Amino acid sequence: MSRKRMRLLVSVLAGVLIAAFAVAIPVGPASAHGNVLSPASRNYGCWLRWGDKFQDPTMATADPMCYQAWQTDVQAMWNWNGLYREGVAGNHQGVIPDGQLCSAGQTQSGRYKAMDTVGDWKATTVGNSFNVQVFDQALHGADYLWVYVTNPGYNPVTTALKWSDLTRVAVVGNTPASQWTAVTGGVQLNIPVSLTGRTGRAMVYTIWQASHLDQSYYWCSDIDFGGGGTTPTTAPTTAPTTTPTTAPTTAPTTTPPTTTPTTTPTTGACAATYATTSTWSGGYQGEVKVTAGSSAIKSWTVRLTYASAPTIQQTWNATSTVSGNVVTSTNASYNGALSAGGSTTYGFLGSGTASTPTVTCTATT
Ligand SMILES: [Cu+2]
Repeated sequence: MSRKRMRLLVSVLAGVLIAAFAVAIPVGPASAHGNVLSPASRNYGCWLRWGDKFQDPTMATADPMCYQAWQTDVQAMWNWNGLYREGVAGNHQGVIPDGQLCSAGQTQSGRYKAMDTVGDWKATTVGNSFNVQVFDQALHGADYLWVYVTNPGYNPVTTALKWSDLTRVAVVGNTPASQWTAVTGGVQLNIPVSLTGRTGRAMVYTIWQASHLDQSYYWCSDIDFGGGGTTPTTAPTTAPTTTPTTAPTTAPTTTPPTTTPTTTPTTGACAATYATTSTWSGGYQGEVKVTAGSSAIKSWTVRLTYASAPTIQQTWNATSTVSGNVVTSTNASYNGALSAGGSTTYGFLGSGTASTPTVTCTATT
């Protein structure tokens, strides 16, 4: 079947399923995808380390490869589970050019192209035997999974990745999601890799051929065999804790708001507005602008009240808790203090369909 007809059929089927189960079944991760969680892929690792503070200027020096990736396209990070191509028909090497393996041949208009940047990505220290941990949020299962490791002598810090740099070291055949291990939010598969005599830096390249469609995922994970390399060897196990000393300068480069901001009357000493800044199948990104009233404030708390309980995956520039239908967010250490009339924004990533909450803001002065 052509891709177009297949997509049409899939969306028709999805429509039927949604119509049939809309009342009974909460919105699940059916449109979500997956990634290699360990050794963390480039985009998953950058999302993991910096997702809750991606505007922290210390990233530029603490983790420069992640910094350039966040600067290139924040959507590549929020969509850390969506690095795939469709319709490859198994011809991975034919479709993906050398030097573009980590972006799946600049898939999705180059959204992930920063993954190809050559440099000193944070690497996960591994032994000669390790597991590649693949996470499947959407219960797609696998037609197959292929795991490659770069050949001895290849240095990811200085050299763009080519197909000829790779040797396939593990193959997993057809494995429905029911045979993966259930974990929070999806299923997971551990693929054991065993090598001998390896030292220093290398990369793992994993291809996941999902089963629901001709949908192929491509992930680059940076590894260090036992820290024997010449380059900085260990990935930080905790993110840097330095408080930014300058105000974050980069605004999220997201698509324009798709809903009209809802303005609420000032409650206490601040006001807040909500906007959905982008949506995609199965998720959305929301942004809240907090503005101080006629006096300076020291801290703020925003409450978003929804018609039904939302699922929030990630918040940046604030800390969020969800209780029932209400998401309560408080400022980060660096954006609580606002001068009279001053404003700041925070954002979050939600699962399911975006809806517009009512917004209240309270502040301490
Ligand atoms: Cu998917």
